Amino acid sequence: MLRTLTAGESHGKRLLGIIEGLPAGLPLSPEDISSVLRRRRGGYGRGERMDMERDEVEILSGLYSGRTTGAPLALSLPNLGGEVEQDPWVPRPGHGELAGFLKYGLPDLVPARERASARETAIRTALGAVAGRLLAEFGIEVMGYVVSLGGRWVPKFPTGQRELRQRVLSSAFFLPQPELDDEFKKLVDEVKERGDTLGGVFEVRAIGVPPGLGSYVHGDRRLDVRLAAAIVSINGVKAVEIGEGVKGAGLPGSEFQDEILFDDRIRRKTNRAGGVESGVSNGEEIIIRGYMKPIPTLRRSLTSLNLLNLEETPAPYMRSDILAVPAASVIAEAVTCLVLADCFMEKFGGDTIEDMLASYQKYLERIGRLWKKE
Ligand code: EPS
Repeated sequence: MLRTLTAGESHGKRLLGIIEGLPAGLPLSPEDISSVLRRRRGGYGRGERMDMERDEVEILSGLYSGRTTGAPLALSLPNLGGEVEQDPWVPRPGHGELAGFLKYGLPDLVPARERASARETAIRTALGAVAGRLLAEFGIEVMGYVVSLGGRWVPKFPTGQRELRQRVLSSAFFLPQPELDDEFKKLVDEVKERGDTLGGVFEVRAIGVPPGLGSYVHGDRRLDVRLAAAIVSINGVKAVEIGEGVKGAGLPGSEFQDEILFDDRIRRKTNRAGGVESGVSNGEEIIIRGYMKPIPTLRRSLTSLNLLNLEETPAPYMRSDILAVPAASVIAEAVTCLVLADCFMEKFGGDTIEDMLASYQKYLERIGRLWKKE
């Protein structure tokens, strides 16, 4: 229902993004988008490039008097990061440049390197911020944060707590426990000193999602499939987990399934399913994790090949981040918003935001005895 497209290279003139399928009448300002992009630029462990980028978004179309018109919304983000010294013939292990070079028959590694770069996620995050603006009209809050870095985990943050956002925003690593920042700074500084990089795990929570998004009727309509695909689409993500799926694989059913109870509405005693059962939202918080590998550009060189003579050569080092998991948590929040907004369009879609809100209200009335928003 909602379609998106992006274009642009890491060191090209600008990035472009289009989102099509939005209802008319949604209030939107460049600041709604820029505030999310500012968060994406931050996070301890980023390289010099992030000090150069401003990520001031320009809305080129689809907006009139501060509201969407129903026409495709086009966004533009200039690249200010300039050129970097690039060895065009020695690929970095773990980077997409070698696969891209072979696949597209390119003259050298540079074009693949440029489009495979995570710079593209800046414009995807901008599109996700627009989707987040739509979800806010329905009282849905989506938040991404970091839960593990370099193998060190932070304590679990309890569900149903709205102060999560404030805590995450005050941490240099976007942790729900800013008290742990110093410990993690030490870890990242040591890794940087060694010329190495780190990966980690981020989590996204969506609060206020009604039951009934997605569907079990066909594999590609499942909410978990759509969320997992969105998370894995983020550069460097190698695994995804919904709720406590990894731990659950080792537990008996009696210790995993979320028992059902009723007080003022249907709820679960636990939320190990992460708010999705059989590909459908069940009215609990949606919880999804992405596992991100370490950045492939290392000062401490790994072994590679020179593609011109096929001789073993150390992989080149160029300006890079040490850690991008905090940024990835913001990107993950944005792509989760895109999936949920798409599900909203599918279930409550209309030409105007008023039509959608009326349809949503009608649904809430229908299920009102069993489930209500908090
Ligand atoms: C990236 C390398 C670095 C990152 C960049 C992604 O850029 P540069 O090569 O210019 O130093 O800073 O990330 C961004 C620009 C961004 O906005 O996230 C890479 O090779 O993927």
